[in-house]
Amino acid sequence: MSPRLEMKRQSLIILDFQPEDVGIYACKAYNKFGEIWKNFTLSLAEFSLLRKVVTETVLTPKEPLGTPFFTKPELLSKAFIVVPAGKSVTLACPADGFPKPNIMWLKDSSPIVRFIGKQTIYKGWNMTMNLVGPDDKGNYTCVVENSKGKISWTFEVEVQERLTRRPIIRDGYPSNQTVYVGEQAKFQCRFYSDLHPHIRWLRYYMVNGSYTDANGSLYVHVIESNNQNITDPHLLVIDNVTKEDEGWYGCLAWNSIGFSNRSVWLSVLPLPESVGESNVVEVSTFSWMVLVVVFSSMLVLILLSVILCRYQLTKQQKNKVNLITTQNQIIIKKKVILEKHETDKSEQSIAPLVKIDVMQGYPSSNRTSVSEYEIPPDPLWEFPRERIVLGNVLGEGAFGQVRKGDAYGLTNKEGPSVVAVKMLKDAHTDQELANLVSEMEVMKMIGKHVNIINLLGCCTHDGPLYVVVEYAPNGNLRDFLRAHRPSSGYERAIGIDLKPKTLIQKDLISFAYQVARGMEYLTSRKCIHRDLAARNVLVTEDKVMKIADFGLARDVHNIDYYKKTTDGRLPVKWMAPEALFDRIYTSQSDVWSYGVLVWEIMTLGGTPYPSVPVEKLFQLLREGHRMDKPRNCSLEVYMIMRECWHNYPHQRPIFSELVEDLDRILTISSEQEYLDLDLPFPLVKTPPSSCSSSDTDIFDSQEEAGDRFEI
Ligand code: ACK
Repeated sequence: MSPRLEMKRQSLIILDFQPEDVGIYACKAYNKFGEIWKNFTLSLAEFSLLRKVVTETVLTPKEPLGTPFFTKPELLSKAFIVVPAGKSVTLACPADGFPKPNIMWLKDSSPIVRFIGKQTIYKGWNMTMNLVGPDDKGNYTCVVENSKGKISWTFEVEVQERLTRRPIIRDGYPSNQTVYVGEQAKFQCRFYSDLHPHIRWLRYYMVNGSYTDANGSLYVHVIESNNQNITDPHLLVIDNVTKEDEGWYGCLAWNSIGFSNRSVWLSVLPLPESVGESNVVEVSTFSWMVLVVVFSSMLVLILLSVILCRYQLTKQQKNKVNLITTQNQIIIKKKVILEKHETDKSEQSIAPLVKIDVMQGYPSSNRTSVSEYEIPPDPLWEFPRERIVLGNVLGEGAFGQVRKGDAYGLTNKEGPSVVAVKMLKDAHTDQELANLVSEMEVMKMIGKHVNIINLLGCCTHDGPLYVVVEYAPNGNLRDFLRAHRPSSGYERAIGIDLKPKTLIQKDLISFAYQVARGMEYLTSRKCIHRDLAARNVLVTEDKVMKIADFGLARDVHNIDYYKKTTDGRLPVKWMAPEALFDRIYTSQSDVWSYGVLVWEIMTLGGTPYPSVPVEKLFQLLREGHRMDKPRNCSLEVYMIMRECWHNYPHQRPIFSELVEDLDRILTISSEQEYLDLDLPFPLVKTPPSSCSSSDTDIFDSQEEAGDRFEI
């Protein structure tokens, strides 16, 4: 094969195209049932279309027995790896086969050669390079081979060179501390900064029970650097701690680009021995008697209150009257603790661990209690609560809701900015609060991108937690698409076409492109969405697609496969087989869901596998069945969906490839191509089929009741 020809997934790529490449090309797809051939004529004018090899049916090639295969394809899904300069990186290609295959590593198709002093360790299926530098950037390929065949996988390693950016405070430095009165408290502030850094230690304090003033600014004082306790500026040492030292401390690090801040809590516990002044206490018989009497009376009192409570509860149930009033509510103060992952461990999840501790001196649980949470302050994101005027409810679940709001002074523009505010309802649990805090923290860590719903700020003090995000006036993409379905001929004939302007093909491709851009960004930030679907993409006034709910905590171990969304859809229909059957969620399982999302776009908000029950879906997926090409969808776009639905995650495209593909399709798609308006509405259904050559009725409003997939 010519070195300029490259085979990737189901494509043949000609690098550095030359006029002599013009000619006829053929591709063969085969499985145990047979084979099909497709010929292509490549002429100069249409060479850009060559990247897509068209097959009539997507078939899983039958591998000869013993051929090497990757045992953990999910590890390979991350083909693009970013390593900070100076760190080490491990690439892994676990594989098996018979006979046992060998592994060989190449860099940019040649053996790996590194500078003297830099170690490259080969261990089993892994290859580790320490002290990576700019010269280590490149494409690393593992080639796994035995006598039966050869497979390979290429990782693109990007080395993040020393950057001019604000300091990055390392996780756990500083961290919360608990000490006894009289002990020493020691906080360390460690961060990365290429530019000359400065550091200050801060102490937050309360005025009239609040950490913030009327403008939402935190009450804070700088711990003077000439404080004798601080010998090393990275260290804050408090000797002989007293109860008054308990509270919030902050480490502020800055350079010429910007500043970073981390706040931590110092808990001071009374000495266990402080009950008596001396450790040797003579307990006389008399004291014992007093103790026994006091203890017994306490027991009687507790018993009496339990009986009284039970009596009151029964009475309450009988009268069906809610007796819980503010007077008999106990306010429990709870502290929210964020435990961020160490940088190296963050491969698994970027979400911090959110713990909720009942603060000292309060009962741990009580039925008639309300909770007040103390969330670690974050001056970078805190927004004054009183500058938000809440509006109507945009949507709600059992424990949370999203409300429209006007935020004053959020930007420099005059007047308020319209925002969406995520909050909890009164009857929420600690876990729901922890989930919302975790979502907020994930949004902070992910940073901004035009194709995601961005965090604008948060209100964490003096009231319920508000997470303020961008508002998308056109609602979710699924409803938006359905609202833009062409009107029937009848409606137009009698002149009652009230539908918004119809979309053109280019709009649909642009939507798919924008979602791929958003996902490319989220993937680069190590974020796995786990529920990518048109219902979770929001649309702005200018038809900008914004991926929502990417920071949501999801309990992947307790998925109710039968649970439907509010509009009656089964989210399992967006799930990749490995997520559905083995709970393996990766960016490549997001790619599968993305394929279903593109199908939703191309069917203007259609329901995938309409009327297919969960059990049937499992069977269809196991048999390798895939959805048909929707009418009005080009073969090129359909091929993208099919690639996203490859059974093997690593054979699916990655989001940056999808961006590249859709960018190309978008560039060549016409501005004039309207969706087929001449179709009768609703359409007559075509008979059931498992063959991909027939079209799906894209504007069939009865699709949920359809039977096309009952095969
Ligand atoms: O699907 P929807 O119409 O759009 O209903 C849900 C609901 O709130 C609960 O999530 C809507 N929603 C959520 N975030 C936003 C936002 N940033 N802008 C506009 N609507 C939103 C969402």
